[in-house]
Amino acid sequence: MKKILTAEEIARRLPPGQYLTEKFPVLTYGPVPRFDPARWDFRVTGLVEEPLRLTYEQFRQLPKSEMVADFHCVTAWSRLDNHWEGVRVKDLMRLVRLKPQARFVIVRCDGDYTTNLPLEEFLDDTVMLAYRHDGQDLTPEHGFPLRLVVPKLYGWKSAKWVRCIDFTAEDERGFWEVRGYHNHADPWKEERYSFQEEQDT
Ligand SMILES: Nc1nc2c(c(=O)[nH]1)N[C@H]1C(S)=C(S)[C@@H](COP(=O)(O)O)O[C@H]1N2
Ligand SMILES: [Mo]
Repeated sequence: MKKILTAEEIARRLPPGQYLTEKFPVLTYGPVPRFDPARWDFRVTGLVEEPLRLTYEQFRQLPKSEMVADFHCVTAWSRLDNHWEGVRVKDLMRLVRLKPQARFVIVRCDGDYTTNLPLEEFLDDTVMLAYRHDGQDLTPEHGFPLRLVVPKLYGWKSAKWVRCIDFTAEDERGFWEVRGYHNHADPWKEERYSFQEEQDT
């Protein structure tokens, strides 16, 4: 059951310029990729001591966590109190030894979508690779079998249909980050567009 929120609490939890939605809109550029459990895999590559490859079965055996988090899309809708189930990045990282040069992450998805994050933000306690939302398996449109959830940043960083986490030394802008969206994407600072980055110091 979802908590009923007071108007004050909603106002407090909505970043500037955002409105509340109860629905769960789908925001995807391009078609929804097909999922083939026999061929699907999850990889950790780049600046790691040993690259990791897990089958779907193996991924689902990783330690599972739950969290409740708000979700803010740059197109201005926010959905509060999403219940996510999946694997916290923190727990995944017990299987990975980073090389010291690793400073950024590029998340690679089916359908060639990518998004980038600084290493510290990827390793944040709130970042999860999720396979369930509000008590049900993710639907294909919302990223089944696996999506990233990055509650502290705008929704385009929460990549759907994730297949690979690639650690890099240099920052590499992702799909929306090269198409006019902000490289960092903090909704509380309204980091929406890349032209704002020039104003940052
Ligand atoms: N692979 C992929 N992931 C994606 C997108 C996309 O187009 N492709 N859209 C992003 C955007 S802009 C948002 S707001 C969220 C929306 O997630 P939802 O469709 O589950 O609401 O997914 C993000 N992840
Ligand atoms: Mo979005």
